[in-house]
Amino acid sequence: MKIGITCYPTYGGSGAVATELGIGLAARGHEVHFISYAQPFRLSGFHERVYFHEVEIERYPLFEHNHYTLALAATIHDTTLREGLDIVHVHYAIPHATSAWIAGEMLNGEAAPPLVTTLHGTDVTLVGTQPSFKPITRFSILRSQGITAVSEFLKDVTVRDFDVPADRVRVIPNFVNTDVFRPASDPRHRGIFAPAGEKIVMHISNFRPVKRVQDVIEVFARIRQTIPARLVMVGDGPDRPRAAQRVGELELERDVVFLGKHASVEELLGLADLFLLTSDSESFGLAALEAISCGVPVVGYRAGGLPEVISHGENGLLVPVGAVDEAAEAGTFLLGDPSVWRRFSEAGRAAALDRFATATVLPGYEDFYRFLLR
Ligand code: GMT
Repeated sequence: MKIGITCYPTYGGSGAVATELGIGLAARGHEVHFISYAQPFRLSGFHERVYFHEVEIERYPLFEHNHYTLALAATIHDTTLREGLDIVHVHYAIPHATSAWIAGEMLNGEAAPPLVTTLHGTDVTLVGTQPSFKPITRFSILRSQGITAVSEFLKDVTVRDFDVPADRVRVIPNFVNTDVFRPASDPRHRGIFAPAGEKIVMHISNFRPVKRVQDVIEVFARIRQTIPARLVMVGDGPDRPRAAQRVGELELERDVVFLGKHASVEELLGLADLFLLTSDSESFGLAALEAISCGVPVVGYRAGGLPEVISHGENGLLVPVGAVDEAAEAGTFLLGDPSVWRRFSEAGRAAALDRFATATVLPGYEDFYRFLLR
């Protein structure tokens, strides 16, 4: 099949999933055309049968705001015609599903390839439900021939809040390349972050308010009271300054490092002993899946779709949203007993291999494409 994939190219789970999907499909013999305004951050190196089409956004003094939605529609339309795409698959509904629908209309119905929209999270739970966006988001989702959601939780929210028929949404969970995200092969690198053999606690996100990164700092501060540990914060976003300020107030500057954005998080995750994910809501929690694939137990909040990835008491521990004391107790428990830690670590790796490996999940997308093409 010839598959067009649109995603946000920037640091973020939906772009990571879309890119890994494209690379995986190309490895299975399909021709993949990424259509995005920049090269997706995980699309490095050469991959046979993978092409990239950049969306050019024209500037003109009359336009105070750029016309990304239209420029994307034009590029999807052009790429579909030039390359003869069989499927157009967009990730994150806003505005990608709308752009792809416009492109389909331009192709005049019959000739338009089926459109698949994968819902990832805030496109449904936050941005999409804003009153100004809701009607157009719902319209664009419903105009897609195929709709997928990355968790049962997200499907339920879509059905409830957008009044989308349940049988129109197929759940295909996110997946992980378990060859790349694997337990650290060279533990000597741990010394970079933990020179005195401290435990390494890690958090990776876009530092948006929904991630509650200040809670990560609070949980770490409490763990640090009994366990020698260092916190590695990976990523960037609006709440980073506030988190850094809190680190200063708690006088933890020597124990907390902010690395900023990092494209190869697999190099870092394998060094961690514990991953913290204290989001208000998380439709799936790709970073948590990547952590368990590296054998790193997760402590997080029981919110959204995270319990579909983290099995409480098996590969991680989940506590109510905002319960920083409980989260710290959970982290201390895991870090304090090597045999408990090993059991959780092995269970996480096994779950990644059994349920979320690329080879297990990716055929679900292929089946869905074939179903839509029939
Ligand atoms: O919605 C966001 O915050 C951004 C989005 C992204 O592009 O990273 O994240 C969502 O999609 C990921 C990939 O499917 C999921 O793993 C994240 O849980 C989800 N984020 C939220 O639901 C907050």
